[in-house]
Amino acid sequence: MKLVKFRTAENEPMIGVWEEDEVRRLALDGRQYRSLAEILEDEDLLSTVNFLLDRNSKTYSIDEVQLLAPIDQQEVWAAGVTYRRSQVARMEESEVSADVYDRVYEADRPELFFKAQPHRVVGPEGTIRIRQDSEWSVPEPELALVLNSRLQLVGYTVGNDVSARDIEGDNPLYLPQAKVYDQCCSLGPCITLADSMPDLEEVTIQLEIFRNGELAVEGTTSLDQMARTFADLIHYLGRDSSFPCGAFLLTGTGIVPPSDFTLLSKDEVAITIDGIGTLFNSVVQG
Ligand code: DO4
Ligand code: MG
Repeated sequence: MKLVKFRTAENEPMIGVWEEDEVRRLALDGRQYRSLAEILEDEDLLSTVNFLLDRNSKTYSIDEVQLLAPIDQQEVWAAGVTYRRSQVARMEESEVSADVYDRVYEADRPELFFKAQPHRVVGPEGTIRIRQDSEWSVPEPELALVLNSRLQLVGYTVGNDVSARDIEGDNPLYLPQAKVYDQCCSLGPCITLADSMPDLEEVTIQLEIFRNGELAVEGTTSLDQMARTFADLIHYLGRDSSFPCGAFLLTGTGIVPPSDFTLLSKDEVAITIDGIGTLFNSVVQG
């Protein structure tokens, strides 16, 4: 089952279930749920969503709605250097501190960093941004874990950890500036509930970057290339930290564009993950 936040030209944002090419609204009037995050808290999520599905309510064609980032008040965190490809790329970009990436790839404790508050996150078809002071930025296509306040893994979405490689490569202490700024993250198009994901070992992640309508960069990886388990990442995230509204946890990139490639304004980025769908965004700089 796929949950979405969406709006139409006439309506306020709504929460619904996306099935094939239709979105059906959840009937939340008079219920205790005010947000998608609150629904994700439910102990019996699947039954509750089925109960809230208003079989008499209007359905919308997926083409007539605007899908929104499926986030409410959650913090977005990210794991780094969880794939060998990311470790190698980071060592190449960072002359001064290449060995920190090598060490963290092998260490028990994963790299986890704060990525975004909800207002810095864009949704499907939204515009992701290159910092005005970066000359080398890339998308990072990542599976995002959807966690409720008990840090239970309730679903998955597609994430883009847009990053300034030149700023991070200059000095690892600049990581927050390379990673966190307005429109630095994109999430969507939906949350696939955990029970509905295909076998994770077989899930692939695909990146396509289009320039002037032409495919400029393409890459694929699969979750079986990850060097860490989700349980391990969630365990470290929850050590000494609480998440009263839940959290998103991006699980790291296994696809890095060639080193001579940087995103430019008007590029378009499509990230596809099996069982979830395609997250499509345009790019702007400054
Ligand atoms: O070490 C810096 C960030 C790594 C990262 O974002 C990734 O591997 O996806
Ligand atoms: Mg990343």
